[in-house]
Amino acid sequence: MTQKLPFEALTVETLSARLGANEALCSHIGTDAARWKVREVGDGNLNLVFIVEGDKGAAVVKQALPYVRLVGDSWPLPLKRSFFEYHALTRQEARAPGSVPAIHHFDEGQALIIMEYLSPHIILRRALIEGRQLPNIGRNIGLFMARTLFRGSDLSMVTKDRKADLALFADNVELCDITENLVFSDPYFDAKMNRHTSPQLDSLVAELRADRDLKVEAQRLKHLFAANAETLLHGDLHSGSIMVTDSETRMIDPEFAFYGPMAFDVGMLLANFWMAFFSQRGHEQEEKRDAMRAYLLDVTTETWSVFRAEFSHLWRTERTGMLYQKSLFEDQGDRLGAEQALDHVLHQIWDDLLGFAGIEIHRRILGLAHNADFETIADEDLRARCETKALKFGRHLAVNRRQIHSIDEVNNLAALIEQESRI
Ligand code: SR1
Ligand code: MG
Repeated sequence: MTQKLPFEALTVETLSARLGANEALCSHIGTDAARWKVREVGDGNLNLVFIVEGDKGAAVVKQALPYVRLVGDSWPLPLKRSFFEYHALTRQEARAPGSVPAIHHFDEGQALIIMEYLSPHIILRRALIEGRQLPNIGRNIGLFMARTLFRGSDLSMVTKDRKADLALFADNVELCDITENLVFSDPYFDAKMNRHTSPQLDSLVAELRADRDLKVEAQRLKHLFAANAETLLHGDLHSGSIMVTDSETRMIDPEFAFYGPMAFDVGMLLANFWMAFFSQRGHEQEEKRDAMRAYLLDVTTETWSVFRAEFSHLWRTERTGMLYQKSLFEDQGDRLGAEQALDHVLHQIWDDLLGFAGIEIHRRILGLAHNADFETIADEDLRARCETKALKFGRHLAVNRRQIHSIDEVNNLAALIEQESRI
């Protein structure tokens, strides 16, 4: 019987000795562990990430820590998030083949996943800050979201399997708790870990925290997030969770995966494109970023229209679950009924995603976990001007979303706010 070793965090110095006999790793990078080159590259908020290079190739070793890396050991966090990440990756690969890194090995006790090293991919957020226009991201991410969200729901799955899976992921309590607090509540009161660009944003922040309509909407969205176990979400689908080349797009880091509302992934993702849009002014040097701004709005349009088209295609061809059964519609010769129901479902996703997008924008500027789009703008006055525009846009999405009927309307609003010179 093999002895289960107690958890121990890897280091650059210990990794080769500890994983030198790991068959999966050796088969991908070579067996001569003494010659492996190890780098720690994790720049996320939670985990250790190593790139290990051997004679034959390279791999990524990702290990969870028993605490939140961003904050330190004063904030404990269970290692089981690695289990949820592993299981989410396997489901995403099955539902949207080729969209996530290949997994070579999972060790639950050590909370580590050995996976494909994506190269020459870079993090999407970094590419957008650099002003790179990637031609395929709208299409690739739209397809990923439609396929994973549709195929993980009662529109597609066998009910018994889905309920079992729902029970499995229901234990991802602590990561849901992070989202429930950091995204939906903390930004709207003076929570301990919050920060913002100060003093430039002080008065706007006070105004938003006193905004009753906004707080009610944020709590309605939190209610939806917590209570609508509709599909297996990625759960943290922002531009830092996506790796890209000009032609390839891969989603990473689904440790926040759980069963929640479809619109959450879509809204969070689009929010990150809109934040990239509002931050471009802060990254302009000699060269203007007008074309980049137009590109980012086009990407939101493409993402949403590919999502809609693929979701509709799956609705018509793969609707085998217990919801909106074909036996009630197509099998009765009522194809129009099925289309009417599809329209209703897409409309609900649209409405909710705008709300989630608004809240995601707020939390990245008012809460604990900021994003590099704004944070890398060194001139604080300029950063605050970019953030002010994004906050106003986010408030409009969260509170007035039922009056917004198309992605063009949203993007016109973004363009108008961006041009507003008084801010
Ligand atoms: C304490 S964790 C902060 C944030 O990092 C993750 O990437 C999630 O977005 C989370 O909200
Ligand atoms: Mg992450």
